[in-house]
Amino acid sequence: MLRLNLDGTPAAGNPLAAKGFDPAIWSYGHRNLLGIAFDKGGRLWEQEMGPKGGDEVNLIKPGLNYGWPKVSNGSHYDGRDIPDHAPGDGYEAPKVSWNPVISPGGLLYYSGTLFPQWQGSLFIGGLSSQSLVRVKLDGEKAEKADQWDMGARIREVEQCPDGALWLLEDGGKSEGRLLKLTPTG
Ligand SMILES: [Ca+2]
Repeated sequence: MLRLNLDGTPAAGNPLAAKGFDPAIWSYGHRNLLGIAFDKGGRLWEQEMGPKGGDEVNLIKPGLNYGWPKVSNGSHYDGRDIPDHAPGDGYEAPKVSWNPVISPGGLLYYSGTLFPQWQGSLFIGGLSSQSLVRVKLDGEKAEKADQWDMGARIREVEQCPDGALWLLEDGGKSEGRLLKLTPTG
């Protein structure tokens, strides 16, 4: 995870520069980052595609090592084990992980009023899982809440100005539709 000025130079005060890292780096040990979002408390959440098993939602804090490739709650694609996250191993564990995977696409922090019961949740588009995933947040805690079968790879989730959800399909068998989700009457 990089933290940059708007001109692309490293932001001042990044936490790892003094340890010899590239001065742009904010946190590390990530595998394949596919979305970040700030919650209303200013916390930075991130999701990443894991290996075979081990997709993650992480709460990002400066200077921490999130473990890849030393630890993962998944394993290598050829079946070789990767040690799971464990307390005291020196790596920051995910707040939520999936095995089998969801294959995350986009990430949204929902702040709208159209679905008040979902305010403060994260929404994730699922690619191989062909789903929309909701993760409930409570301060620094996160837990799996819903996973809806959408019948198509979901690449991106966004919030409409009116609080509806926009989903973007990833093509394939579908035609790659843009869906707008609103509550039923
Ligand atoms: Ca593992």
